[in-house]
Amino acid sequence: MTEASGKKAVTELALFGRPPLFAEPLHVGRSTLGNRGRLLERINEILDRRWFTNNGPCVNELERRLEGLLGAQHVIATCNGTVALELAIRACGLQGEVIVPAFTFVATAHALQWQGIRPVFCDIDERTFTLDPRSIERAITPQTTGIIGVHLWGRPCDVEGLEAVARAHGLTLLFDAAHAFGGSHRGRPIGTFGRAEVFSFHATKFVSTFEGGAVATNDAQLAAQIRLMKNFGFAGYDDVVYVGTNGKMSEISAAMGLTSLESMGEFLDANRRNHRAYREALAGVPGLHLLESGDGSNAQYAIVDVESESLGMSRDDLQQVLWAENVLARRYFYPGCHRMEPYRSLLPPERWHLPVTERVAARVLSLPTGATVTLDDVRQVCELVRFAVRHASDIRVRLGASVAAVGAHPPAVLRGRNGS
Ligand code: T4K
Repeated sequence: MTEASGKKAVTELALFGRPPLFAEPLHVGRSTLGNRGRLLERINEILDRRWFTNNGPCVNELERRLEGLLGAQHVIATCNGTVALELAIRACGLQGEVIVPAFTFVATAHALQWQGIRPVFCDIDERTFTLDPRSIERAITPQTTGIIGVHLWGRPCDVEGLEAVARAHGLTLLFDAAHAFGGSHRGRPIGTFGRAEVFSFHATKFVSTFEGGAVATNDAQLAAQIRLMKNFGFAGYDDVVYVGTNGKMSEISAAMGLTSLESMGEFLDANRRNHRAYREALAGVPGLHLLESGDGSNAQYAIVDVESESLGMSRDDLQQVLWAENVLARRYFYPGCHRMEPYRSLLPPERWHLPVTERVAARVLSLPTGATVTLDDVRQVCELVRFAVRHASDIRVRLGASVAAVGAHPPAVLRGRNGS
């Protein structure tokens, strides 16, 4: 009998040399587009104006729209999310040591290290997978100047818990909201918490400007300083008043952002639809638990927590099965920043006390979703997962044999970068 995944037997898995289930790769973070015609119109207007960057009309319009959407008094658009983080960190005067989760995209830590600030890695909460306020207290030293919470996968941090610790120790609180655009916490939009919040509008994000980011803040002085800093410190023609960098967003990026914003509702519907479909189709698979995206999230990520003993196969073996079939599930954010350079050389990873981070980094897998992933794609991915789980022991044996034969694990297709 042919199984629903189209595979009759384990030997028909692409992992063992047969054609993949999907002819084209199914991605996590496939770019969305919005209305192509409207984008091209905007680009034509930009070409006619011959004003391509340096705070042009599209960037201004985007910033004002973002302020309206977020309810933040000031939004400063930037060339990407990493530079937005660097600017916010610098403008807040952070130095010495800053507390961050290790379980995040490496840009959170790099934005500090890049300017000579030491990221101090703290653990995440068992339930939310975001920075655990209880783990912070013991990491605070006289050198600590701030805390950066990360709304991981768009799920809001324990904002109140982090605020309480920051207040008690006189620390600046920032949020890396790279994943959280369009989200909210207790009814209030993400973008208005802490001293500032930082978004990414990278091509893989919920709302995209190709490359881009923004800082949102209600602090007028901070906003003014970030505006200066992102434009070389120019306060006017020939007048530089501050050390600065080039953190400006281009007009074409802003045009994409405006167009992307107009389709945000559709993107959200698609993400939620896929999330529901994953939840229903994976219900009852022992050892596989789809994390709730939560009402206040843009549902951009569909994350499964893989408990390998109940599942009968490891998270990484499951990922290998999926990748071979062109389902490019990602291990975001394995292995944790503390196990990446330069951090692992600066302090051996074992010296950090990060038990939850270690456990979670070894278990989670991000499944393809987004507006380009159809319900039928989700159905097929889930049938494939169920097929793999049903045949877990056979797959394990065959994988073991092929590893013994070639002496390599994982296969070349999986030897990627950041959490692939
Ligand atoms: N803080 C956090 C918590 C972050 O997650 C990020 C970025 C930042 C800060 C920094 O923000 P930015 O400076 O990037 O604005 C991707 C993104 O490049 C990165 O923006 C994102 N986080 C991270 C989570 O994901 P990679 O290296 O995993 O991307 P890559 O090239 O493997 O692409 C992922 C998938 O997306 C691919 O399978 C295909 C698809 N894709 C990719 C691109 C570039 C597309 O469909 N179209 C595209 O144009 O980092």
